[in-house]
Amino acid sequence: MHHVIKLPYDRGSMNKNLGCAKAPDKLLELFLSLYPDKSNIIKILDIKLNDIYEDKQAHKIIEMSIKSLLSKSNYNNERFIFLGGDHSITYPTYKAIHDVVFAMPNNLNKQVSSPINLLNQTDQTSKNYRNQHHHTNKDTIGLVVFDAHPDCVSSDVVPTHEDWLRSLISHHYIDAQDVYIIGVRDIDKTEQTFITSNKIKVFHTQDVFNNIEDFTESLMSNLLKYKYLYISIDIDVLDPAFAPATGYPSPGGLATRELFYMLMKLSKLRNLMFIDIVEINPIIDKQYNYLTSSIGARLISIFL
Ligand SMILES: [Mn+2]
Repeated sequence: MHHVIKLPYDRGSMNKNLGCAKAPDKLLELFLSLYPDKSNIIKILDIKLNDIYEDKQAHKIIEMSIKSLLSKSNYNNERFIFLGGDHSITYPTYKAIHDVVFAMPNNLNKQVSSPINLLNQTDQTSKNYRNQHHHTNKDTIGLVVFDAHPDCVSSDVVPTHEDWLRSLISHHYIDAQDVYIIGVRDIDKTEQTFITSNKIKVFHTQDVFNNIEDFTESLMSNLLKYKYLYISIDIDVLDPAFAPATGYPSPGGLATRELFYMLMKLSKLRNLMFIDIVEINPIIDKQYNYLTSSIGARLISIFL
């Protein structure tokens, strides 16, 4: 049995993609009509966020709900698919997973080497921390992000959809070396500085186009070393010609079949347990006959 978790939250988009809170309902509606046979292999969890207007509070609810769900899991042939919502939801989902995984008995040693200290942290302390604790044993979580943007703008107090990744790194929930960002084509200056100084692996759309088979194969062999994998899919990784219904459409992106190809391969990885699909906006999508939402519905089915 797999889990589909609805996270209808769009106020982390800084009013740039209001309406993407409607995506969980729309994607599931389309998914169930396209794949009726798969309806009995998923359990749906609806996290109520519609009346929440404060990012911090929304993130707390998401984090606690996921922790509670994971604590009941036996981690046996189960996948967890989170439906956003804007990309800020990846902060609390990843944080919840991190906290639960690192608290598991067989990972107690890791808990010591990965202290969580949210006080007085800056990017610089994060860097020092990493230099001191360069763990080579990969009994940990790998994060693969498909996104036109690296979402590493200077982090604010509460993570938004444009800095959630930088926040996860700065707050030590993930080591920069375990992050793979794919399909990037829009990077601003401050992001580039952060990416360079933290040596984050960023693959531009062109890197994928050059040879998609080799690219995917070498990515997969890198990902085998992780105990768990989390794949975060921002729909704007696709070219707007294919997926126009999103907040920051950016030309020159992946074609739908290229994304499907890579994800079908990655879905064969047994350590892949966590997936999120974010930034699809059904309100914009209405005029396109829900084309982008139907891509989202197909993305769900790839992992089941
Ligand atoms: Mn994003």
